Amino acid sequence: MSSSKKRGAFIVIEGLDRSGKSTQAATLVERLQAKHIAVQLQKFPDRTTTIGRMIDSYLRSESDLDDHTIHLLFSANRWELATSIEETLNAGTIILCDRYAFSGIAFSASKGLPFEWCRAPDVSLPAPDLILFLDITPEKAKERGGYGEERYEKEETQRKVRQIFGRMAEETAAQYEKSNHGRWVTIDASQSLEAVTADIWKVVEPFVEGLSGPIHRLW
Ligand code: T5A
Ligand code: NA
Repeated sequence: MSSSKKRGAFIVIEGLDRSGKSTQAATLVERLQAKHIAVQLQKFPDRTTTIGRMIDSYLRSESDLDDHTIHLLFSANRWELATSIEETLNAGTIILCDRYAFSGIAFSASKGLPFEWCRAPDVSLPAPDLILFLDITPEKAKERGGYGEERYEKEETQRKVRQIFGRMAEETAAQYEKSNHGRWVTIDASQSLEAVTADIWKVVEPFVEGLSGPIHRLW
């Protein structure tokens, strides 16, 4: 029998705008690479594809789209990269993903679209093995150089988004427990950069050796 080859872990970083996701993702990638652990950074939205360019234009308020339409584009942007994510994981490389389907639901549902409708297009995408949710109050996040010019970067929106993330934290943790796969970990993102990095590392470390089970599916 050949030795069972492990796959890479699928790790997602989620959180409100300005919670420090991209900063922490970059730090984690550096740390893993320094340990010669294969890792690939993936960001959603991936603004480089044709669909991604439509999303980018919407976020910059250069174009207007119906709420349902933009929701489906965000999901399509994940689907167009799903096969490549699976191949990378199966090749033994960790995928570190800066936002994923949870952002998709939280931001669209905050506009009033039904939660279940928002969830549907992402059903059966590759499921993360670990979700690191960087939690911060919108007030605190705003202090970080203020929100930018993009569409959702307003305190009221962020407050609603945070509520929906709270609901998903509970539901996802319960589902993951039932299926005996995956973890949702909430990290206090209002701490110093170094403290957040340390908290993240504690949670990520057990995943770096790779996993032997199959890639799971949302939801
Ligand atoms: N969206 C996304 C949807 O509506 N549906 C979807 O399906 C998806 C995937 C763009 C928007 O798209 C929405 C959500 C978003 O509104 P984006 O491109 O990920 O999404 O957004 P960005 O603008 O790139 O990133 P964020 O605003 O979310 O910021 P980050 O990555 O959370 O924060 P980061 O690391 O850039 O840090 C922000 C600032 O804070 C400082 C950093 O130095 C930086 O200046 N900082 C700290 N300061 C003090 N203490 C700390 N611990 C700090 N950590 C970071
Ligand atoms: Na970011």
